[in-house]
Amino acid sequence: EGVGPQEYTGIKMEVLKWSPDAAKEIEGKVGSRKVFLVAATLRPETMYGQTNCFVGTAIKYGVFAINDKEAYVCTYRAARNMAFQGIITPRGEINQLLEIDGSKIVGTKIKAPFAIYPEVYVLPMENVLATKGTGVVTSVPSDSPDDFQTLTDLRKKPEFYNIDASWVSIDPVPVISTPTYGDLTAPVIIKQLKIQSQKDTKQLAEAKEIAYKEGFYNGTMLVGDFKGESVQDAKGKVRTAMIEQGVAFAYAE
Ligand code: A2H
Repeated sequence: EGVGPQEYTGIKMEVLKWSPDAAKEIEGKVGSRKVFLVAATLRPETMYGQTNCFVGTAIKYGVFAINDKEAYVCTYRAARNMAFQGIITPRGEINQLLEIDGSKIVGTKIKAPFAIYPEVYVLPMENVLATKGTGVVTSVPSDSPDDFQTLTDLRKKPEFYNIDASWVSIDPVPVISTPTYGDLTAPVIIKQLKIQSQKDTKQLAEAKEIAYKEGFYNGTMLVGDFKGESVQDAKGKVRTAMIEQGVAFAYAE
C-alpha cells in the first residue's frame, strides 16, 4: 500500500429486494429512504462488467442515514470517513439506523449502475477486509482475479456457500481488451497461474498486480460511451459520468 490517500469511487448499488433475513431486520427502520450498498472501487471504468457484489459473512455492517432520502450500507469505519468527508448531511454526524450481519445481506437483489446486467445479487467472499474501503466489494470477474476466483468457487459449490445457483449464473462480461490477455484478462491470468481457490491468497495478490498493470497501461474499452478509448483516458471519464448521474461519489481513505 502507498503512503498517500487512496482515491476510491463509491458505487451506489440500490437495493431492489432484500433477502428474507435482511428484510426482517430492516422493516420499519429506514423510513422512506432508498437504501444502497456502497462499494469502494479503484476501477470505475470496469463497472459495465459487474456481475454481483460481495460482502464478508463475518463482518458487521451498518445502515446509515446519508440524508432524508438515502441510506448507505457499509462498515461503521467507512461511515465515519464519509462523515469527515462531508458525504453525510449534516456534515460530521453519523446516524446509524441499524446494524446487520453480512451473512444476512447475502441474497439481496441490487441494481449495479452502468452494468450490462443491471440486476445482480449480493454474495459471500472470504477475503473481504473490514478495514478497507466500505467492506462491500462490487464484483467484476472479467478484470479482477479475486472476483473471478470467488465467483468460480461459489459456482462449484453453491450449497456449501448457502446460496442459490441462479444467483451465480451470470458469466463474466468482456469490458476491456489487453494485448497479452485478450477480452477476459482475469480468467486468463487465473488459469496461467493455476489458481484453484480464493484461499490461494498469495498467487491472487500476484494475479491482481499483473491484471491491474496490464489493464491500466495497455487496456482498451470494449463497451460503453468510451468504447475504443484507452483505459487511461476512459477511467476518469467513466468516474465523472457516474458521479454526475448520482450513482457514485468520491471517497478517500
Ligand atoms: B476493485 P486496494 Cl475490476 N476487501 O474494484 C477486499 N477487497 C476490497 C475491499 C475490501 N474491503 N474494498 C475494495 N476492495 C477491492 C474492481 C476491481 C478492483 C477490478 C480490478 C482490480 C481491483 C471490482 N472489484 O482492485 O487494496 C476493490 O476491487 C485491485 C487493485 O485499496 C478495489 O478495487 O488497492 C480494490 O480492492 C482496492 O484495493
